[in-house]
Amino acid sequence: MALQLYGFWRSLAAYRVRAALKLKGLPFVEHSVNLLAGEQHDPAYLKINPQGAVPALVVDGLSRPLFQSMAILDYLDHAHPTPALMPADPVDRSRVLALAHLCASDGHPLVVPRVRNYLQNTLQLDEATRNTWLQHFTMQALLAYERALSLDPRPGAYSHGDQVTVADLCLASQVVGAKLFGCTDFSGTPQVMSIFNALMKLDALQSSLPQNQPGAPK
Ligand SMILES: N[C@@H](CCC(=O)N[C@@H](CS)C(=O)NCC(=O)O)C(=O)O
Repeated sequence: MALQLYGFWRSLAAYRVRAALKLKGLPFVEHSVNLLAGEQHDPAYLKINPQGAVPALVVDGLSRPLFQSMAILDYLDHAHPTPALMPADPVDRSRVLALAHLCASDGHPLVVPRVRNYLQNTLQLDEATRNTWLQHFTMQALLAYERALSLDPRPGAYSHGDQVTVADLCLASQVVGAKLFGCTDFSGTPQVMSIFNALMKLDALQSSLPQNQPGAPK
């Protein structure tokens, strides 16, 4: 059976995995877990991803579904090495992972639904204040990414040369989030946006965008 991705149209973490599956040419079916309706908390789904979040990936022959987007990307890159999403050299790998985690581990967790819901329901922050939070932390990650690129540049279209890496998948998801949250001023992140625009020319990344998924508002 094909790989089964549990995702949601607007999920930034699921976007990374969806795009990676397409880059690697791996057929998959996607099941939508409606995060806005709270389906991530369903007991049946918690057996798939105990964290109550997307993505999760069901792979035939494995005893457990995989979860956590970075761990799924790591699995995919080892199980299906071509095209590689990570460089082989240890220093290059470290650079790529540092860029990736800037977004995936430090930027993105501050804007996920559980945080947004806490800001809204428990701290009673109004929508404008919540949006300020989302935009602030999203742009902080992109500004840090921009500084990292400036300090340690590489020639090529993407974050680490002309090969798409996990850093690019995380950069793309972070910019997609920025746009979803209403950020409009990207003048401080020209290299980030140049890479993003190059990535958007790839069908795997373009067709994986939230607005191109079933269930997305027209
Ligand atoms: N670090 C996790 C993050 C997973 C995550 O938080 N996903 C969000 C959607 S982008 C989610 O499902 N959130 C559910 C919630 O916060 O209730 C990963 O990379 O997979």
